Amino acid sequence: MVTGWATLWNTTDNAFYFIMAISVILLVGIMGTMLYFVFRYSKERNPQAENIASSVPLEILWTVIPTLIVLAMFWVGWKGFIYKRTVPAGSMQVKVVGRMWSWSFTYENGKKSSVLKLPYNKPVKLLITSQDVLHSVFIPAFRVKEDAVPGKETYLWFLPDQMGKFDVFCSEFCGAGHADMITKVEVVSEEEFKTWLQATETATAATDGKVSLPVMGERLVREKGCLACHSTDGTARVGPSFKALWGKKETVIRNGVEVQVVIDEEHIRLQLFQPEKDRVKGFPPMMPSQKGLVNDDEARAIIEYLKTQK
Ligand SMILES: [Cu+2]
Repeated sequence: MVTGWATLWNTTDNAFYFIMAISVILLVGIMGTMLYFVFRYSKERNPQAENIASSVPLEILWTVIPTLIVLAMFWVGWKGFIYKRTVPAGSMQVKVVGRMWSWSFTYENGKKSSVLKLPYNKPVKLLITSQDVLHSVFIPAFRVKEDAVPGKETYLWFLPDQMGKFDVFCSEFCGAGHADMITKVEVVSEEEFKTWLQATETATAATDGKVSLPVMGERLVREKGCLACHSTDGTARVGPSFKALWGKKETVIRNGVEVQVVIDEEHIRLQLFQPEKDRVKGFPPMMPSQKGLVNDDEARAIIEYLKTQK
């Protein structure tokens, strides 16, 4: 990590206040001088215009001073940039995936979460990518932001040095659900974090009988970001609600023709893996295929969960 003088100027806030202070001094100074000159050199006081020759010392002064100011601003920004791009050794790594329209966090032991839970005062490195379009991870409380680019891994790091819950936003306009692409950073004590991290249940755990399939399914629809577009209370979002879905009669568009279907296992599998085939009438063709993202065990758990949604 950066030490000494550099530390003083390595944060976003310091760079911001430094540039802000210079801007305020310049604004007040220039406006003040201008107003003074308006009165001091008005036509009433000086009816006869005077021809003023250039002054070399003055020219040098007003070239050198602004150059130094601009260089100082650059230095402050550069120090902050280097600090932010240099990940401290031993940082905890968390993989971040952005997709329309939610975030998914995967920890080193394979645990997945829809919130970014972190231990207090331990540097964390986020490895960021996107499943579909451009997104951007933005955590204002820790002054970090980085693009999530499909097919590429980007990174950022920060020190969670405050306990509590903080907003995570998407700051790259990514479509209809962009404004809902919100989650939290939860900074907790190290013990609490360790206990939480160890509590890992996967789809295989469900088949081992540790967790029931509907419970597993509920966890999956949360983790995989389904709830960003599908409500559970009957409100229509980008996609149809999960409420009372099972056995419902629905009109779908198949090959451009309206067809009546009853929502059953076959329909849900089609929606998951080939959503372009049957589009529910009245909704935009936004559902991304989950091929390679949801495995067969997981699909089964999701179907069992949907059956319980009355
Ligand atoms: Cu986004």
